[in-house]
Amino acid sequence: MAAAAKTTPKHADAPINKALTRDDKIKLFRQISRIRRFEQISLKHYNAGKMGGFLHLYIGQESVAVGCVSLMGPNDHVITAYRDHGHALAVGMGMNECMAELFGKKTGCSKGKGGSMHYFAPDKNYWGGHGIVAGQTPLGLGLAYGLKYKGLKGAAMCFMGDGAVNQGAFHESLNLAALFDLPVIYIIENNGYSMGTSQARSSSYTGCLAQRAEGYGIAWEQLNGEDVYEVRARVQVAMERAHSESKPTVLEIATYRYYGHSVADANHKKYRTKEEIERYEREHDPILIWRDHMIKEGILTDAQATEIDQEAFKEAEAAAVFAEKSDWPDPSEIFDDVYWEVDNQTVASQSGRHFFND
Ligand SMILES: Cc1ncc(C[n+]2csc(CCOP(=O)(O)OP(=O)(O)O)c2C)c(N)n1
Ligand SMILES: [Mg+2]
Repeated sequence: MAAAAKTTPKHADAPINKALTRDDKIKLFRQISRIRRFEQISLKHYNAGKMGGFLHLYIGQESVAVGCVSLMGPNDHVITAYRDHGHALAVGMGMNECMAELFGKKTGCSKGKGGSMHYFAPDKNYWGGHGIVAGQTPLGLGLAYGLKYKGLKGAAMCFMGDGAVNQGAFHESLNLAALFDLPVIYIIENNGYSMGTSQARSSSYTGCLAQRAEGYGIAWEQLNGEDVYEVRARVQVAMERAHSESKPTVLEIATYRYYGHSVADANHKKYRTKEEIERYEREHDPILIWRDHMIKEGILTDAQATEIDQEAFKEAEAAAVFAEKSDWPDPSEIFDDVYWEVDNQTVASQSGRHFFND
């Protein structure tokens, strides 16, 4: 296996990383491998015509979701855009419910009605899966508002792409986040492209995208997302700010997607070079980097790492069998599960006062 890791002793030695046990580190390796394998298997079935709609793969970006989610406590929440499989598996959603959702089956996490872009698990503080670019940014703000309103010490991590920074809703959210001192962390996963448009062709900026936070008096940071140690060490600072000061942060995390914008993006080698993709796969792959740490630290042998990876592969294959065998949703249920309050005939649905006072 190629030794891809750049040693990052500074980040590995951060207290938050020193606190990781051997088992914690293996768990992180298992998580990034599971995301990679889940998506590779889903791609195979998408290409075989088993799924409708879009499939946006997170392959290449796994360390960002895994590193950030590993910092979550009971009152921390996650919301993201349509590239949502990695965050879902990282918060603990099962491969079966996630794969069945892609197949449009009743056993899917959204009962087969949401597909790839709409994974949800409120019991795991995971609020989706949103298809409108930056549509999740005011919703993430709402999660943070809810935490403050309830007096809970928590943070809302709102993930978004580099293309989403230009949406008005994001700027309105930044204004309120600063004005109300809300514990939201906007995490820009900068993979360099918005569909086929490079960052340089879509955004006006001086230093970097996160620096726009300065206009709102919000703290910001730019970091590299390929190494889970760095992600954990630097995102932890923003978590701490949210927890102890109830203040927002904007983080810009450099990352890269290996596949096209979605599987339907057949031209993704036209707006970037083959060499660029291969360089990231060779030198910046999050799995190779974490694997290399594990081996160098004597936590896993090469054979043990391969075994974990193979287990992830088998789990993903089994999930596809589960999805294939599952039933389709019944057309009579098409209007169910749109609004929880309506389904449950709650007082909130009559009064319009939702969530906070129930
Ligand atoms: C409001 C809105 N405009 C346009 C689109 C079409 N669209 C879908 S994804 C996308 C690019 C977003 O890129 P980025 O925010 O960098 O996220 P990435 O796909 O790289 O994760 C666009 C323009 C949309 N879904 N919503
Ligand atoms: Mg992008």
